[in-house]
Amino acid sequence: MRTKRVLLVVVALALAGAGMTAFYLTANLPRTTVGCSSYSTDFLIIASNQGFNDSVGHGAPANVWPILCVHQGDTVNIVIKNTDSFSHGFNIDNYYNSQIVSVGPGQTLDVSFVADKAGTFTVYCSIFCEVHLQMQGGELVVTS
Ligand SMILES: [Cu+2]
Repeated sequence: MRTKRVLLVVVALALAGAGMTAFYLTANLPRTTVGCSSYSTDFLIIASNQGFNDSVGHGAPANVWPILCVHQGDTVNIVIKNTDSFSHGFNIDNYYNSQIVSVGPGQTLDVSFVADKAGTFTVYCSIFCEVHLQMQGGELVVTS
């Protein structure tokens, strides 16, 4: 009985460790970005089993996708719509990373902020899901 319980704990820790390692590796992979060709202040991101706005079809995780291009000082409005049957997370480095936020199946999340800091910021899913690796390499590009 005790052996079984210890074994379960060991397996759980091993799985958690593998998950964290995979997350760390993908979060630091070099990615190919196509940069900004157009700018907007309002974005719709569909979270599905094909990633964020079909990041799977756009070659994630090797390619950056989606790419949200704004100008510094813009008020940015992002609607994340989860059309999947699983929950997904949504974070943006510097702008929307104060907590783990998940969007349940069929739910919509509204994110608004002023893009006061210029630079390139990673857009990623913050919880483990079935297409997690393809949801780690979006970009918010804030051009001054
Ligand atoms: Cu995920």
